[in-house]
Amino acid sequence: MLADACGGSVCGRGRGRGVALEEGGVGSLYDQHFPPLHPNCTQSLTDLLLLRQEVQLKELKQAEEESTGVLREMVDILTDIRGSLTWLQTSTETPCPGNFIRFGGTCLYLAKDTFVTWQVARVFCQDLGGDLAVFRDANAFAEAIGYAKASGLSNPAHVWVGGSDVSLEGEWKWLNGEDMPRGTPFWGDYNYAREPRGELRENCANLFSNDGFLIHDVSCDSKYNPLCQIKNT
Ligand SMILES: [Ca+2]
Repeated sequence: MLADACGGSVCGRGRGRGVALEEGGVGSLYDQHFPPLHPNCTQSLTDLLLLRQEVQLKELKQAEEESTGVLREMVDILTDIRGSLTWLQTSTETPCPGNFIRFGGTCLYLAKDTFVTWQVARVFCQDLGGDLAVFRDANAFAEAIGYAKASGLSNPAHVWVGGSDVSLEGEWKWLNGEDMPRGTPFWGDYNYAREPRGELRENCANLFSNDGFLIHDVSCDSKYNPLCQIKNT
């Protein structure tokens, strides 16, 4: 649009100014070298400047949005780092109460001299400020097995943990309401058959020493050792 408006004689040298130069006036000479812009051309330049400003504003806005996004990501990362540092600080500095021993973010206590039913084991642990142990993943489970193996339990030994299918046969749940994983590396075997296999007769989970302390289902009325857990300490 600018080329059309400012090209040729429309915006530059007016036709009448050529005549003024021939007459030799200084003012006309000035007008020839610095001719006034045609009103249409002035408008076009104004439009162009406004357009450029608009584009620059859009670019600035886009850059601002991108910067805001980067800053938000940085804040998220810093928040995660702070959470991890807090967890590490808590897990390494906060002692577990009583006979509990720290494993990651939880404290465990295997009461090797206590033999009670699964329900009474829960009450036993609750009186200590926790509940029967549950495991968030295979690593936490492996830590508990290592602890059980090192606890000097009689052989064979059974250790109550916080899992059951009491509410609905076959649907094994941790006490926190999460589904218990099935198969390796959590559940063991008995007579070459994969646990759990006790159906309605066996609804509580225990770690069985004769199978490397892997989980077996047994009758909830059996009297075994509680593995208590206190979380988030
Ligand atoms: Ca069952």
